[in-house]
Amino acid sequence: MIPQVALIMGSYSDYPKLEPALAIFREFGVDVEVRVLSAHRTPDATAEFAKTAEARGLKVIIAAAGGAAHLPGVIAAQTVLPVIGVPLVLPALNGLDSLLSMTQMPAGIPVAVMSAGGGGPENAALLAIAILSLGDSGLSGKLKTYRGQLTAKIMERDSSLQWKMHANG
Ligand code: RP5
Repeated sequence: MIPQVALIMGSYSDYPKLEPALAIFREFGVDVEVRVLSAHRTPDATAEFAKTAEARGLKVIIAAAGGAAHLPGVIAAQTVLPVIGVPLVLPALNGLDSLLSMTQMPAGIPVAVMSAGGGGPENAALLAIAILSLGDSGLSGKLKTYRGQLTAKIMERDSSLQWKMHANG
């Protein structure tokens, strides 16, 4: 099946940080086009990707980068598809640089920015799935089941905590 989601990273060195997003897509059975494209080092290839994305059947693009993280903004400038930015954490400025590079887009060219570090990559995948779910009831059902499991897990942890507190008290 032709992927409806693309996951773009600014460098291959970003790949390990994005594995949690790929795991979510695997869990949901969603095919993904995965590419290394840089706003700064491969500007022509990045532009070509963005300009042809819609015609190739993509519906949503995730762009992850660290440092001077212009990748999602540059892609969003060249397609009307929804673009989700994932600010990656590099040691020098601990992700604040990536976050600020992505969030302050000028009016007219939006990028939906996830959190820097933590659950950013997973949430990008889940948001992409939520967007695809608008036109796919099967996927929407899977998303609801996923949320239900998340809730059940927290409730279960709360119950064990209550048990532990009472046992100790
Ligand atoms: C960004 O520069 C990439 O997204 C990566 O996070 C960062 C460092 O890239 P490398 O020097 O490791 O290739 O463009």
